[in-house]
Amino acid sequence: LWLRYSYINDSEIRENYSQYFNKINISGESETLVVIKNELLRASKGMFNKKVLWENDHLKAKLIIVNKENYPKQLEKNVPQDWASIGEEGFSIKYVKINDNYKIIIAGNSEIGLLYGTFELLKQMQMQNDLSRLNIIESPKTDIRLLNHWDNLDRTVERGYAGFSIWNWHKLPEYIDPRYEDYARANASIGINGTVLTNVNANALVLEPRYIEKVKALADVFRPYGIKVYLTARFSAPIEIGGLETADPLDENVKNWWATKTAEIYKEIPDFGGFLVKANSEGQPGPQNYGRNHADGANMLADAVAPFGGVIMWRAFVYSEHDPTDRAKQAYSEFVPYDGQFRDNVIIQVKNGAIDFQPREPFHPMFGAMPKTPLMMEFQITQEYLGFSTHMVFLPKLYEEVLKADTYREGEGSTVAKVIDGSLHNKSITGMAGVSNVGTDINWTGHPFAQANWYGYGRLAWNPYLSAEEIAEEWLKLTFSTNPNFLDTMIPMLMESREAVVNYMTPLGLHHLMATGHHYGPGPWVNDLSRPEWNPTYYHKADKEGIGFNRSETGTNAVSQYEETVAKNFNEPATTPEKLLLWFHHLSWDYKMKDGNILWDALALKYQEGVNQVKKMISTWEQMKPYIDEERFKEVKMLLSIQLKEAKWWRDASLSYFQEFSGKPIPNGVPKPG
Ligand code: GCW
Repeated sequence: LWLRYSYINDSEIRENYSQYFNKINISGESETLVVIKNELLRASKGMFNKKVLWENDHLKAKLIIVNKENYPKQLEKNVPQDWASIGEEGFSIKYVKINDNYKIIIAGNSEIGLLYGTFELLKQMQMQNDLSRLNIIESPKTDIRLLNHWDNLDRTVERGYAGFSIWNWHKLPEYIDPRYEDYARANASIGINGTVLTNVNANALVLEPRYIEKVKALADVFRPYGIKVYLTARFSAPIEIGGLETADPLDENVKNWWATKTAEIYKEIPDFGGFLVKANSEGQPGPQNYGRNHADGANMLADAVAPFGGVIMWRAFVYSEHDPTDRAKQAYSEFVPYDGQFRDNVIIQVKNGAIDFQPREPFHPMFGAMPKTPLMMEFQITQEYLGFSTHMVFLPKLYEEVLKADTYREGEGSTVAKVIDGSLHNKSITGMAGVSNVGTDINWTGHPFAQANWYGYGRLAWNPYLSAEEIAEEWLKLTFSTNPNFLDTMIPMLMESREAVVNYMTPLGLHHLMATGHHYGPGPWVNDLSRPEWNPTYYHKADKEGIGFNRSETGTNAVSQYEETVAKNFNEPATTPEKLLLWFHHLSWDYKMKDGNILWDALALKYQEGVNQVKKMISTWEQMKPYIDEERFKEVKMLLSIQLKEAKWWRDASLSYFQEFSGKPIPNGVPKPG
């Protein structure tokens, strides 16, 4: 991953850095401090091929790692710390001169802060930055920074493309796979502080004692890294494993069952994070089965975990076949009326867009629309609709686009990032979840570049205001090379890769055109699925007149779920960004685009642009050979050639299908399909 700690060849830089490892002062004893020391040993061996020397006297030390409690008086005089701005999980790193000696001091209020600070220093070294400029104060902008594993107890992973689940339930709790620790290191190094171990399509069995002891074993491995475990709660568990006849959230026996179950879990895992719940969505049980609402369901579970400090993350990904007009409107309609009715320890987990992790969606209209209820972001890191682990797509670009989107809920500048960090409406809990792309593959994520999406997600959960470009630069430096030629070429390639996939799969606001079930490859023609809103034809609505989903006032009026300014823009084709045009409008094939092309030609040209972008990625990668080891070079090269083949497949299949409706010729510059 990005913790390669590869040997620093430049002897000057190496000597300069390694002097700090000759005299490291760390005071105190704890599991987290052991973890910090081990990381320093590993890094020193890798970057300098040297051992670490520990120094008891902080005055003589070159690198001091110290929390507030142990912060020496002397240092307070010379290097005062602003503990308040460091925050509970944050840290400061300062390069200072004391009595003619240069030192680096990593300080934090907590030991987890020190661990994050240590990872930051090691990152600075791996990126070969000038240490004498170090003057960093960092603290996370969100409280809960999670991976969501859609991992089943049989080790299959729903929408997982990197092998099987890394949780070896069969051998747990006794057998601790060394990967658990590496997983924790990787996550802690990017600030992730929680993991939901199980699929949201939940299996109640994980709540039984025989599994809880396994969950406890994982929690024990992760604890020193500041990572809490969470589980998914199947709403019908009281029936399935509790022997009750109902799971009605207002039933006293049901409430008691959950309270007892929760207490059992906390007895084993005192810092258990809480539950993530998918209810009344895609056939999952939930409060609506008993005529209750989402608040009834979430609050009942919230009461069970509240005495232990737990949270309930209740998902807003709901849609039902009983409301066939516009799936995009359903979550908002089901949740917004309940604003203010959820307990304080409930946070609503909302996907970035209102449909489902498409290559591009407008931001979800719920963001900013529930001022009294904490909302957390759910991004998908695994590439369910974006070419699995075969296509190279740098997702931080997608995440950034959503986080920067302006909801206008409190006037201009009310970005989604401000909803997520809680600042827009002063929220008490905040968070972000990323649906994990981790599996048993030797490189963890299948495509070597899919690691960047895990990395980038973590960085944005820590700070939703970071730019995708900074993240690309960091990750490339850590994972491949700090060579400026390499970076100057590869940063733009990563930045463009997401637009490429949008172009060859779903340009101009088209969405949900992937083949049935697995969602790989094109299937815009599919029209025979049991639920109308599962059919791609429901989304593109192509006919002789034109193409696109009319969500304006003259259509389903989904635009009305946005704030007025935003709604007004989306309501008119002329003011809708062209990249979202067919999301909001059904337009004639002859509709004039801003560049003068008719819509049909523009669509065809976008498909071609996507193919061209992948071709360019291939030639760029070819030039990168000198900077990359043979193994990863070849692997990515082969994957890119599949991506090109499939970009063409998407273009040809989509255009030949849509041409049946448009009846127009394929424009110049685009090959005729077939
Ligand atoms: O994207 C869809 C997936 C389902 C998934 C669901 C969800 C876990 O196709 O596999 O189920 O979303 O987010 O609940």
